[in-house]
Amino acid sequence: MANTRTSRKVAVVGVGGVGMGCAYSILNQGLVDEMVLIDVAGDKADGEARDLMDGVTYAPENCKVYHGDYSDCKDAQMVIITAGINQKPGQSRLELVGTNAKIMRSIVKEVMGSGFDGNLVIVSNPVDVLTYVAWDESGLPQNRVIGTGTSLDSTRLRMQLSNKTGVDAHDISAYIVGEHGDSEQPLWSQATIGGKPLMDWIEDGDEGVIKKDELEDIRKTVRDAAYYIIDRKKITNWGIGLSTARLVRAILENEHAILTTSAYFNGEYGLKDIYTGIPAIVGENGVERIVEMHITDEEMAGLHKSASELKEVLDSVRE
Ligand code: 6V0
Repeated sequence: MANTRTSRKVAVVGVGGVGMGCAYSILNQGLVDEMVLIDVAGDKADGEARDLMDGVTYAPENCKVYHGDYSDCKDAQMVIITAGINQKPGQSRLELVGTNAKIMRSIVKEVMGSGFDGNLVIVSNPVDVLTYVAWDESGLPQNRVIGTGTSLDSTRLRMQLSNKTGVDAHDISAYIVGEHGDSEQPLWSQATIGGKPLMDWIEDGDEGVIKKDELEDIRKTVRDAAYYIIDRKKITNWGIGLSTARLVRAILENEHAILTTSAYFNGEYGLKDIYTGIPAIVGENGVERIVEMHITDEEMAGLHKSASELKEVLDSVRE
């Protein structure tokens, strides 16, 4: 039977560990037909493209991977930006902001100059602030500029809950909201294991389930996961690569999936004019809608505190 799928093209800007983690996951899941790699380090992008192409016959779908420039973004459905300087050991994501905001503006200008009219996916850190900067520079509607937000943190939380309970992480729903960083806020009240609220599992004393006083340790393990990994291997890349591929799939396949992306707030949860991590419905037009959950007062306060820290940083890079 003829393949009726329309051609899918993405561009990945920045071919460091993170860009290649994203590119590899996308290729390995057969999500696109064409993938262009762009970087100031042109030879590196060329070598990476060639290396991926060498394995294409073992990928689930054919895909043309090549090194290109910004003019190649013109007909892409999506541009994924991972370029920037990464965290050094002990450095917070927010400390990266000045340099990476300048890099982000220069890249978005080039991307938009090509005539690009798709969705922009931002991965570079600090991701919430840089997603705002990218939107501001792009002139695109807010819903079509999407940060990876707390998608990685949320999957880390699901894994921690899975490790504690022995239940498959796929059957666990749990969200981290706010900054992808130190002030992030878990939504314990919304976490469910097999549809049963986590708090009910704890209250019922169900076998194998964590105690309430263990939640704080889980929160810290998730919050500090990047520091743990960076201490040992200098960068984090595979987890974010898979998280980004999940977001790419939701957009390209118009899934209406609920993912914790960095989305633009227009009054939801009492927040305005900020991008930060929140469960949102994601489809071909990017963020369709933020999901408003009945979170506790404590969780709401945590989200607002995180948002106000981000706003302060954002104000320092506004143009
Ligand atoms: P890296 O290995 O230093 O790669 C960055 C790449 O960007 C390099 O190849 C550079 O040549 C390239 N680059 C720099 N400036 C430009 C420019 N102006 N135009 C084009 N390319 C440029 O960093 P790494 O890949 O480890 O990290 C990239 C970014 O992802 C950093 O900001 C990280 O902090 C961020 N991460 C975001 C995560 C998330 O959850 N959102 C997770 C992990 C890392």
